[in-house]
Amino acid sequence: MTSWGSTGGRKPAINVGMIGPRGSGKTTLASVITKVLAGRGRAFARTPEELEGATRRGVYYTGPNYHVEYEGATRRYIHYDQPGALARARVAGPRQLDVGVVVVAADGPVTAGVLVESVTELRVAGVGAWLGFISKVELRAGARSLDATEAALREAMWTLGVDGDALTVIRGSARLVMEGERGALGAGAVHAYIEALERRVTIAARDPGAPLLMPIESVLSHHGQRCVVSGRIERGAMSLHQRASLLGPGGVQHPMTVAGLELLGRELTRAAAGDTLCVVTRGPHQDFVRPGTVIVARGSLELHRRVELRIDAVIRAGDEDAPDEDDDALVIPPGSLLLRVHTAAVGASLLSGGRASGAARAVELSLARPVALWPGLSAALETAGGTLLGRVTGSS
Ligand SMILES: Nc1nc2c(ncn2[C@@H]2O[C@H](COP(=O)(O)OP(=O)(O)OP(=O)(O)O)[C@@H](O)[C@H]2O)c(=O)[nH]1
Ligand SMILES: [Mg+2]
Repeated sequence: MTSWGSTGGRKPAINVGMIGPRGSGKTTLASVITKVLAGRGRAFARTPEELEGATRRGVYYTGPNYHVEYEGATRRYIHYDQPGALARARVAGPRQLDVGVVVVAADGPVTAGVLVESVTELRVAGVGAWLGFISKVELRAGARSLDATEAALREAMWTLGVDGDALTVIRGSARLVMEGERGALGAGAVHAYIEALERRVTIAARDPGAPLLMPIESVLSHHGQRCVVSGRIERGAMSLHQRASLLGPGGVQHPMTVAGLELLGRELTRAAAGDTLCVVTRGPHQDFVRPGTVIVARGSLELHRRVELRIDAVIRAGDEDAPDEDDDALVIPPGSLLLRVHTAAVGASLLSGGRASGAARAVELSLARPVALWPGLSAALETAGGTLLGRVTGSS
């Protein structure tokens, strides 16, 4: 078997979020994707137990870096497996993703109601490309035709604001893959899935000239003046030996040097926006290196306590239907608010926009402490009546 890593690090990274109702087979599917692609030297095989262990231990929720990776002919995919029980925005800041894969089971529920939280969250977080996957197809026997399941999925996506007719829908069975089936509904479905990611999904170009921005998601080791951290480059590019700043609590910037870049066990000299990787930081003030600290091009970012958000959707507590986008849904009830962004959760109070209407769904907040914010960053605002999802449009 070929080992993986020799080519993977050079391909552009695409971030995939796999969502769907509880128990629809997402984790098992993630596992068989890695299994099938490992056979071609394009992934490290992960068992369902390994992945399930990670989600059950809460690694998914508390460690935003939990993911599997695999590659196609031209791109590398960083795949976040989201448990169906809970939308991510409720427990951690929304993560910016490129592609949403909606998995529904051939014998399971397919309605807008069961998909609303996760689809809305990904849509607001900037996902512009979608795939559908009907899983467990070996179970279909008589109950409901796969065509009906597919039609229901397209319909549900329309209801949720995604073009359901444009959706590529793949049919397959992780169980058949595990049993060694190589045909269209077994390993063939995994190949069809990768092919669809490679050919049908177009991704907006990223600007490598933008100033570097990489939030630290976890600190893997800490030795004197060297730390190994992991995270994803949100903006710009990072080169070996580059001088940058650590921007942490209080807004103080400390100098650091990029002493190492590692992706899939391979050392790199350069990485770019979209890459999730390990970085060796070197310099004084390494006690400053912690989750939430941001590695930035010197002087390119400050911490802010006032933020403006554009609200795109509301998930009300106990919502069963499509996201409510009429004016009343945007009334923010009085009481304490919590703003979640990718790397921080912070108390907030409303300055203006509690009853925004029409297209100008802008909300201005004052934050309990200064936080690293940048335009376009996805945000979730938790209120007593539900969660508002949107993007940062400005901060000061
Ligand atoms: N018959 C059949 N069962 C499957 C298939 N894929 C997964 N399952 C089973 O369905 C159940 C749920 O699978 P998971 O992969 O954990 O589903 P999930 O979508 O990750 O579930 P959550 O993370 O809780 O939302 C498990 O018992 C799996 O063994 C399949 O292709 N066929
Ligand atoms: Mg799962």
